[in-house]
Amino acid sequence: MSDCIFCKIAAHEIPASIVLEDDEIIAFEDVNPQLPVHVLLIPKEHYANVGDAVPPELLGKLFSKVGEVARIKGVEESGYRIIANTGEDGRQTVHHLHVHVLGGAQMPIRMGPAD
Ligand code: DGP
Repeated sequence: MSDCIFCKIAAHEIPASIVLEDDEIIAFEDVNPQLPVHVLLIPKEHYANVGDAVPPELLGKLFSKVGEVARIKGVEESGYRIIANTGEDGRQTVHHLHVHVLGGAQMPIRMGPAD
């Protein structure tokens, strides 16, 4: 999609600090890190979110790269959290499917009761 910031990162049209990349997947440092390790893992092809008829093989490939990102970033042993914010109530701000990989410190985020 021409106006999608993550499509532009996937196409190397705008810079990002790339953690890993292959023909279908790219992972890069979040511009606004919430923890010492904060990487975004995306398919290069545009899908709005995890519910956007993403081919199961591609979803599998995307999630299969989480462990590699964790290894590269040195959090495989200490642990990490993966998050895929989805839609308005999920507070998704960039509407290109992405998985946050967060670690390097104890997670401050706790689920609480709904408002
Ligand atoms: P979400 O709320 O799940 O849609 O998170 C989107 C994330 O994308 C947010 O943590 C900030 C990050 N982000 C937004 N624009 C850019 C960008 O241009 N470059 C990079 N590296 N990250 C971005």
